[in-house]
Amino acid sequence: MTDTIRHYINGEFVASSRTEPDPNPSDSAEVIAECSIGGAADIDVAVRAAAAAGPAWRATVSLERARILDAIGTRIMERKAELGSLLAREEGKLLADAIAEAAKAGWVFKFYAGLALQLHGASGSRLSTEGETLISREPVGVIGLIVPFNAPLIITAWKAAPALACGNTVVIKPSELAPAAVDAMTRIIAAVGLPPGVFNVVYGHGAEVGQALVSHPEVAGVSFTGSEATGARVAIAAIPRLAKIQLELGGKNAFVIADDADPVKAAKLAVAGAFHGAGQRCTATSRIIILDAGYDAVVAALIAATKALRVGAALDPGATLGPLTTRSQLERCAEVIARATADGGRVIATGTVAADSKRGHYQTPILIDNTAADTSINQHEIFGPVATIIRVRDLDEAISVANATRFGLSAGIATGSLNRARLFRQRVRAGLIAVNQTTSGVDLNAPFSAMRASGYGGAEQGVEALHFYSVTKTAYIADA
Ligand code: TXE
Repeated sequence: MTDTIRHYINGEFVASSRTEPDPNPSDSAEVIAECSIGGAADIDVAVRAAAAAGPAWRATVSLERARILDAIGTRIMERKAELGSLLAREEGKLLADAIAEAAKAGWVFKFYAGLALQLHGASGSRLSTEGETLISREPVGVIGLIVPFNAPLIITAWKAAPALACGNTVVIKPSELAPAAVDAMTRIIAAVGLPPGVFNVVYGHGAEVGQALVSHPEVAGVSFTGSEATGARVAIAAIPRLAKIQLELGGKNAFVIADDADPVKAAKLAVAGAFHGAGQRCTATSRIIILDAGYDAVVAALIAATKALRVGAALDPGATLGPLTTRSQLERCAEVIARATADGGRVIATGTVAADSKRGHYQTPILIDNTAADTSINQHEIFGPVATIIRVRDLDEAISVANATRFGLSAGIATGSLNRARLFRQRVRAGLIAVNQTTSGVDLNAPFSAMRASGYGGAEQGVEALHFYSVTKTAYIADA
């Protein structure tokens, strides 16, 4: 009997009459759960419950908020193996990565439990009269959280935890492609005992449930992670009522290999950044930019590292990457590769697929050289295991090529020179800079900064996330 994933509204689990299967991308004949598919009416009930719960949650002392968030984090970490297994089976990421994501989600709740105790403001004397100034932060209100499929546990955590820490109430719309792990995390959260209405989850399609959430008049803020196109629709829906919006969008991330880098080490960083997680990470390396001097040695190392990759089922301990989450992404990869070769690109290396491609969405990693910086493959996000090589004369050209897209999420460099690393960090227009490490893999206590078309409305993660989930109040106080 397949489990049914139910909405979590006002402290109750509620099923919809309409459900859709949650298939396993490693073996699409397997259905992990039937997921309730909600509608605008469910969103309205959830938002009203969140609004009704707002005043009491806002008045809850921060030590109690911290206790609850910390308990949630502890329980998630205790159950990371169960959560990780669900996530691996429904999203396709390797089991070890899925368990690591679950554990990190637990740490995120504990991190913001600590920050709930530090929501200080500031105070001082007036500039030119008697009296004092008191600056404080207050919750925004009901926040809508829209989550993508590729990292549903950690992205739900790094949106919901700071929102709750600041005294907001939330309505979450998980991706219809990865509901099961979020459902399991929701059951853990419900068992810890948040007051009804503080934390709500409604499943369904973006165009219906997501759109209803971001358009709801009582939703005072929206934090969205997903594609550019959808982010634009979210902004258009939320801005007319002046709701706060935060958009974490795509990337087209460059990894520069300087001629003073160790070719083998640099190639391993580039390949790990490009193909880990089957390239389904917005911070994945997609453009490998190599300086002329030393080019051949680097390309040889990239080919060797790519050929060593083994695509398999998410639960296969011998796999180095799993399947893509959806068949449509498989088709997109095929289109992108065909377009790149028509534009002069050459496929110079692939990995091996050690699984049944008729059953799962298995895409071999693909390395394409001889690509020009302005061709389509080097301008548009792929979100799959496809990486290109761009040859440049020197570091100056490498930096201008790295900046030559509309995105600005992550960028990396492999170099033995501190001066080159400093120059790169200063001149590359990306929110996340990696020196001698992969372009993906961020720490939860630092801002997940995104520039240009990669983000809008402030950074997630770290202390900076509190700015989005709170509003400032300045009081001027004088004696009667
Ligand atoms: O995105 P979609 P996906 C990006 C990544 C890739 C995409 C993959 O670069 O482009 O996200 O995620 C809901 N109103 N990032 O394919 O389709 C939808 O149901 C409201 C960047 O899931 O945009 C899902 O829950 N919501 C990121 C969510 O939006 C709507 C890290 C995202 O769906 C909607 C991870 C609508 N009209 C992925 N339509 C980063 N930069 O941090 C759909 N949705």
